[in-house]
Amino acid sequence: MKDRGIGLGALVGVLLTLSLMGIMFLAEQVAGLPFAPFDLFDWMARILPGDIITLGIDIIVSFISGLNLGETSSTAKAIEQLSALVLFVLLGTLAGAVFFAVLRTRSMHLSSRAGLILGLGAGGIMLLISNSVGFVFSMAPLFSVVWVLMAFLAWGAAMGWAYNHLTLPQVSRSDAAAKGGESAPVETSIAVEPIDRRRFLIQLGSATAVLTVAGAGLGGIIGGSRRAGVTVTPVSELTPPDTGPGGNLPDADASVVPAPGTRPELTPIADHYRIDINLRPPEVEEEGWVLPITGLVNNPLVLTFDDIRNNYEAMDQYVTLSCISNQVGGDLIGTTLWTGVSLQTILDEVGLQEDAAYLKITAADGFHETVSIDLVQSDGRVMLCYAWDHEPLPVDHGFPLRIYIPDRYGMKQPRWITGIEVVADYEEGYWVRRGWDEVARMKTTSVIDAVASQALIEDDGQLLIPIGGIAHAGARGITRVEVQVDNGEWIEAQLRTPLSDTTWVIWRYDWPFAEGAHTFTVRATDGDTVLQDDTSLPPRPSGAQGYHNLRATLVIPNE
Ligand SMILES: Nc1nc2c(c(=O)[nH]1)N[C@H]1C(S)=C(S)[C@@H](COP(=O)(O)O)O[C@H]1N2
Ligand SMILES: [Mo]
Repeated sequence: MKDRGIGLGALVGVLLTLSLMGIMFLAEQVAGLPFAPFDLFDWMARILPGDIITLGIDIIVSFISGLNLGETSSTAKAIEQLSALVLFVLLGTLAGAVFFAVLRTRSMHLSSRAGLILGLGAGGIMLLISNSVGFVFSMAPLFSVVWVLMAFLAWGAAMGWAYNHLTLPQVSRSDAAAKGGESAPVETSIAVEPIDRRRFLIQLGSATAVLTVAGAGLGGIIGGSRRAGVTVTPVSELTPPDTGPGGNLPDADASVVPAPGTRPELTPIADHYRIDINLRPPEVEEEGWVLPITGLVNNPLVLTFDDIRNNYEAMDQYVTLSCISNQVGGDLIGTTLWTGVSLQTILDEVGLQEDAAYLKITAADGFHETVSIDLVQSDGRVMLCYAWDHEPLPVDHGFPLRIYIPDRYGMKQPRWITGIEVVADYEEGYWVRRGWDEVARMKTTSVIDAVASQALIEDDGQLLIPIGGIAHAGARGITRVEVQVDNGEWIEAQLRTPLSDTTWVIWRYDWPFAEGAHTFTVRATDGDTVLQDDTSLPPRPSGAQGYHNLRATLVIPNE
């Protein structure tokens, strides 16, 4: 009976794995969810010794040229993909056979739970494999993880359920368990088994065939229509895309245009991140608000909002602000046009006393921070800011007044300022006191925003796919951005002229299109020629660090 169990297990394994594949294919085409067979194949290609891979490729290539199967690279891709599917089904078949064989030697009532364990195990391993081939769950990470686990759980549960039906006819589970796997009552029951088993197998076969065909068919149709939406523009006909509200930006004529799908160079204020210690931002009335500048000064000043706007020369600066809590690739970063007055000018006016060393800045919400006077005097860009995009600061973003300090994360830069006291001694600011970095200097970061698979370019018969995003290194600037595809060479991207010396830089790289699943990684070098650190670190306490990557599955567009 054991042999028969293995054969049945293999058959069930084939049927269920084909269905799993069909459903996962559909999910990939519809929602970009992971397709396990290809990830598995990619992973094997990476861990197998190079010689074997080369041999495999040689065999495929000579096979193609021998049989005249057409253009080598796309045919080879198709053969590889077919191999991936076959491999996946073979493994599923093996899993079914082993599952049935193992259960036969154990107490049988475990089978439904065993099916779940099998599914969970296989799903878990699959997630590890997807992860190790560099799968960065780009769209909805949690959703992808849950999906893979659910799909494999269903596969395992169906396996356990099929086992129950095929090997335990007429015998109640507890009987079977009590008697043990190969005992007499089971043998007896086999007399009535064939009809029941045959009917079950036919039902299972039909159900899985429907799932497989429906998954593959629908997936193909949906994927095909998606592919049909891809545009291919000859390089000679490329026109700069509409840059939207940024049409009159200082870099409007820059020769490098952002890859389609790159975030806007200037962040709409409504989309600018907002982080503060309050449930609701403090609402400061312009009427009655004043800025006292006191402490170790010769001429204490009390400035009104109008004084600040009218009595000093206004200064416009494009600024990229980031929260120290921003993750690599996160959205707690934005670029805006800030207007204000240089803090140096105001300090000159109040006249600093001998032992003046720090500015203690307080805010309407109880937030506070100290700023070194050396820093202010070494950098004329430090300013008291009252407008964003030439409008008074929004309440959420610090009306009426906030400070700008280049090269520092947001936590060092109070909003809703209520006072500046010149002091001799350093005092920890709100977040420093709570364990965050004292200096909070902005780290070099780079992000891939887009792998523009819907907007290909054709250059001299070669398809290119625009890849792009941002890079930022505080006030140090960016001198170089490089992109790596899979484990290949680092290739230098083009840099768009930034809005200012302190804003992020938009980069772009048009990659020679190659079908399949690829991982794209980016890194930047700052103005001090320091390469971005690839050691991953969480935001706390000094800001997140590490290379951003993105995985995309690319298909050749329909003619
Ligand atoms: N008064 C006050 N200023 C503050 C904060 C705050 O909570 N209160 N948060 C700081 C932090 S942590 C950041 S990242 C920036 C965020 O500015 P934004 O919300 O305008 O983007 O403001 C900084 N200034
Ligand atoms: Mo922050």
